[in-house]
Amino acid sequence: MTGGQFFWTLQPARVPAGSRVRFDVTSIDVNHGFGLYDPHGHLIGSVQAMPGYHNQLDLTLDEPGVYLIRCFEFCGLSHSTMMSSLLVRRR
Ligand SMILES: [Cu+2]
Repeated sequence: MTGGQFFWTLQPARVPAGSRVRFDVTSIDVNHGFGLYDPHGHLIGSVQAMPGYHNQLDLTLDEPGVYLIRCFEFCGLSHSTMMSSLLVRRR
């Protein structure tokens, strides 16, 4: 999971439901905040995305659907557009 002004890249972008996922989170420029929402719009985890560091967040993603990723740290003019998503697909 890599953050940059003003995007997220994630690899892989889809996982099977029930997966135990370790998000390895970093940044290529300034500090960002990685926030993950479940398909109902509830925040289920967040961690700082910092240049030069890899922060980890472990989550089990049981429910299939689209999980939105948003930036939690004001990182510049287009901060509010800094979104991506992770697809949790049905087994
Ligand atoms: Cu931001």
